[in-house]
Amino acid sequence: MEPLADTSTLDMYGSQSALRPSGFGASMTYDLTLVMTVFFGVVFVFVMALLVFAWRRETPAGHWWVWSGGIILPVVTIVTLMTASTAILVASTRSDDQALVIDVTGYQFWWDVVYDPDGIALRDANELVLPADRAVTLRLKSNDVIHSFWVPSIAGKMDMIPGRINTLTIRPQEPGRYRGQCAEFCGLSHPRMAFEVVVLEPEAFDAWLLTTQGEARDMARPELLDGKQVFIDEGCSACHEIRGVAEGGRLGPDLTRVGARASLGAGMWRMNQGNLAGWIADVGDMKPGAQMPSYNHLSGPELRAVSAYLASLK
Ligand code: HEC
Ligand SMILES: [Cu+2]
Repeated sequence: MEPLADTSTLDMYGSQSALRPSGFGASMTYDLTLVMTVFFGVVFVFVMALLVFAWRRETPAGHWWVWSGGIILPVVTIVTLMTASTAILVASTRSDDQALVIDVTGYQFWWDVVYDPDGIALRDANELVLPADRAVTLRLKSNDVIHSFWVPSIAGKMDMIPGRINTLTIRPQEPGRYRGQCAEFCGLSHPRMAFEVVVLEPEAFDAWLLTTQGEARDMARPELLDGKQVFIDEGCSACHEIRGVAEGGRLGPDLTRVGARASLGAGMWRMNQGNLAGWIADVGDMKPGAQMPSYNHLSGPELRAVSAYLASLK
């Protein structure tokens, strides 16, 4: 089994870099960073030149230098840049009445996602599918400790605090795959709490939302039926929901379309049947600290059946 955290992940995840912005907030932050870096680079060179000049001169410079270079110039530039960065902060987090609302809740160490919570309330996990060029308001919550939602290519980070809802309005720009990461230490597997962001063209997003609603895909292959039975018999539904099969389990990620995710275990492993089987048999080995029991008592055929069943849920 091959962890995702090797070089091949980058392609599969898309970028996780504030230096490759692809969202309104991230782009503005990037532009401001460039402006500040260039501007203060010039100031630095200028001050160093003055220093050399001062060393070389025999008579000290007059008060004029102190007033202009030491007081007026810093006041003007700092006020200008502060105004610009405040304006960017306000603009990049401004709410929008037309925005699509998505609830994202942090759990140790995974993400619960509900699209349009006041309407269709489509539940999913560990992946965020977004429309390009449309405002999306994320209502960020936590179920346990403080987490932080961060997709560097799309927007700045925002804390997820228990008992509070923090909203972040984002506007992804380019369709593609991006990577998000929990940015607040939240326990043993904090660095393994990541997720994929899939940005689709607006029409493709609407179609995705429509086809993803409803019950889990049900295929009548005998092996898959056995797998579904293992899922039910082993009580997986105490924590996991598969729409149309077992509803109400909320302590673990929704598995209605688990096989369609690119990764398993919130950005940890490639999604495939082998990794699913390894996960179910020995979670602690695949993700230390994960709040799921290991099912190492399952027989080989049971493990194969349940992992094949989950992989088929797309
Ligand atoms: C006590 C609650 C609990 C039970 C029971 C449980 N799980 Fe889990 N499961 C979790 C939690 C919590 C996670 C998320 C772990 C993480 O990523 O940190 C998880 C994650 C998973 C994932 C990965 C989902 C994803 O999006 O990557 C799969 C697959 C899974 N469980 C399958 C099962 C199966 C199959 C069973 C029954 C044999 C089962 N679980 C029983 C709590 C549970
Ligand atoms: Cu976290």
